[in-house]
Amino acid sequence: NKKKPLVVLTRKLPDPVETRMRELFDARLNLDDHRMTQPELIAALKEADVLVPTIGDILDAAVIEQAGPNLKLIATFGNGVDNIDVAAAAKRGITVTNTPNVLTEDSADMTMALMLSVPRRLVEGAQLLNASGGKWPGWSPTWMLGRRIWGKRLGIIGMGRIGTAVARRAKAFGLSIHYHNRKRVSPQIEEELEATYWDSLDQMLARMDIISVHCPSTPATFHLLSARRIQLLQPTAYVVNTARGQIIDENALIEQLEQGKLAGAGLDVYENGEAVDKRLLKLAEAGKVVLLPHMSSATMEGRIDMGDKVIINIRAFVDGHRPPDRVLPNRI
Ligand code: 8YV
Repeated sequence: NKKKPLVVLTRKLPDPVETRMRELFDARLNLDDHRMTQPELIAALKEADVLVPTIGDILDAAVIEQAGPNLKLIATFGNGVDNIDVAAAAKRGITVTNTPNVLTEDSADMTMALMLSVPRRLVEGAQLLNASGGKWPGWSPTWMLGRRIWGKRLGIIGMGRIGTAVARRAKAFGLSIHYHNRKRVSPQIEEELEATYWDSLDQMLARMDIISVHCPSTPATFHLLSARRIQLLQPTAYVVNTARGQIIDENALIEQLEQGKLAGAGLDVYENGEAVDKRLLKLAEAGKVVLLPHMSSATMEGRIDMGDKVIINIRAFVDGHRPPDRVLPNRI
């Protein structure tokens, strides 16, 4: 009868996930779902056998160094690991796992929603109708004209799982698929998507109608869409970002939008996390951008699937097996 591992959750997870966690582990839940302060997070690291953080928890080298001797696994509830110094964890003999695959399709769906919302003025139209108290000015042939998206060129930056899932959807919407990635995808996938690979990101940017960002946030992708590169985009182009805010030089993006040198943007993530630049709110009022509060993977089913993955990883690890979703430091 082995002692159950102490598993500390930094945030509230869906009820079925927490119920299962309590059955299997000595689970410490965050019942009021407050965001842990840094001292709370460090206290959790000192005590836990397994930590289950989310993307909001900053686990950099300095924090990880303070982990207690029992902490052997960080099983993050999320796909991205940009909040965790995986190399520092490895140095301390701490394994890191994530929850890939299960949020791919939900994230791709929401990316499509943003891709449609901005050019087709979906949010603007909905707000206008709501604000009219039910008496909108009336239809006319030139009423609420947006821009067509079918037949346009979509440039995907980062053709991993989510990028590919977006490409499949976009192809069905009649867009042609272009992509830039560290390496080419398989010939089968290129053929399926009729996708064009661009070795040069600069050249791709200059020719696309819509750009959608799907690479991980790493030191190498910080401001990958730099001020210089944003200026390569056509004034009719749209930018969609459901990946991470740090990949785009947000200030440069805002300036380009304000100056009318870019048609619009659909954003789910921001360079300064939850502190959204006020200029973006102004651009949203003007119908130039659609802003979402980091919700592209937020479905009940997805969150439960993510929780199941966390549990599978913890169980494998505790039973002495290789957890299926181990994140290796060299992935970064
Ligand atoms: C979620 C995400 O909000 O998984 C990620 O990397 O960015 C998001 O889809 C996150 O997983 C919740 O912890």
